[in-house]
Amino acid sequence: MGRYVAVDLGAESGRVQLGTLAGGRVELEEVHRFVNGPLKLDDGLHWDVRAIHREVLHGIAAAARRADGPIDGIAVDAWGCDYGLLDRDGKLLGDPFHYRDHRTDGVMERLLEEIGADEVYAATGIQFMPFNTLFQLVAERGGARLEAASALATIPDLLGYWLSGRLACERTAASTTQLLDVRTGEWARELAVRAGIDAAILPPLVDAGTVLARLLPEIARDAGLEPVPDVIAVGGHDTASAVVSVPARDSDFAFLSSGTWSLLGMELDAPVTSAEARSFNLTNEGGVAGTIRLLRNVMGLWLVQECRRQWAREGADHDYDALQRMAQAAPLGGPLVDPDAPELLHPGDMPARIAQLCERAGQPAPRDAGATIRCALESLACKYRLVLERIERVAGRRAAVVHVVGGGVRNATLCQLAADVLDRPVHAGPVEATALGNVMTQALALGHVDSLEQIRAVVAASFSPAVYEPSADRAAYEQLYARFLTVTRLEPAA
Ligand code: LFR
Repeated sequence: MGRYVAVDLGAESGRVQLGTLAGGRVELEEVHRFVNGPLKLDDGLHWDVRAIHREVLHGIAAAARRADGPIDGIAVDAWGCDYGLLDRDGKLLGDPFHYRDHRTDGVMERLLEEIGADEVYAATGIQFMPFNTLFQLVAERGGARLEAASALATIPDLLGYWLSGRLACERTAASTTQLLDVRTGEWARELAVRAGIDAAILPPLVDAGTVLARLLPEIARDAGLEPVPDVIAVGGHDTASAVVSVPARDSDFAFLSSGTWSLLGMELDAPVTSAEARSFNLTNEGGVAGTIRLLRNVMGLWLVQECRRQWAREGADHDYDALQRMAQAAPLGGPLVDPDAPELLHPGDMPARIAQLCERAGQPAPRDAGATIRCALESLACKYRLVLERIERVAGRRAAVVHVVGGGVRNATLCQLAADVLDRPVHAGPVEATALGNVMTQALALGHVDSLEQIRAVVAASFSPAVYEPSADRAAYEQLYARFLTVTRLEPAA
């Protein structure tokens, strides 16, 4: 029996969940939810991390009120790559930047030219994305904030520090910085120095499943928590926590952590940094219990989220269910785009950008909102196939089933399209995989469960996924995929 508070921070919302483990089953109750989003300041896009902290404290107090017994642990997970900088007194220097800010434009290309992409990939095994912490730090080299910094705190570590008073960098979060050596699990200090970053700002590393310290006494008092729970480092990177709770019974699965991003990949025991993995720009992210997630970021439901925001600005407020129904009603086989086109990464008029990409590839632009969302979803499903085939080739094995977890589980149209285009069953659920992974890794830290296998068995016993079988009409989906390859000029794996 155990009770845990999971703080799960996403780019669109933050959730605080009360998790209970009893009799081999786990339950979650959402006790607090708040909106998250970029904070636009004169110098670019940031996160209002102090406001997030306040919401987290409200959430912890709400969990304390709701729980019918003592709470054992509290842990935070969040999106990757972003960070706060602390001065020598441990004070936060400015508001952390948002990874979709433009300050990193061109930085990655210049740095890799300077210090050699092959070496960076061999050392870190991380896919090159312009917003990896490494490139964000290089973008602020010489700036007042970095000059004054004595410690770097990734977002989950920063919140963990504010709750426990102990600053450590949990390894799954560290792995998203592209400053962790994938071979040794220690900081790649030499790489930091070659990139012109003072390696002294990199805090001590800890593994997921480490008790950091007791919750600070004043927070515990304000929340009415007695006895005082432990603050625990779990898979601080949300994707790491999400994959912990994939309800797989054996190892021949692929996962798709589906939310703002689509993180599609396979779990391995050891990283693969071969020339082929590098040419496919695959990442080897650190997981819980020593696992590696060989995966690729696909742009994900960000496309839909940004379309929705644009239409709302124009006065048409559709919710996600309505958008999904409109997409479902639009005919199969409209225009397709590469969802990972760099033009689609930053906030802005997404429907217009999608239309431009379609026209540039000689296709008519989507006619209306339904067709635009349909274009985004079909394009995502096609990109999943390209990525999964590449990953399977590098991993040297085939996935019999794809487990979809996260908020994207609710998008039945996308789940079905994924099954159809990937030509294999998709098992969708649980929706709250990240918070579950957070909770179950706390249970692991406290000795309430003893392995990743046991965690997955508990999740599988507690949640039944929805199963989507691939369509029997293979020709239609093979044709769709062939057209995707033609219009995007992407090369298939084999
Ligand atoms: C998902 C995620 C991805 C990371 C992206 C940006 O929420 O953590 O894994 O690449 O956000 O940080």
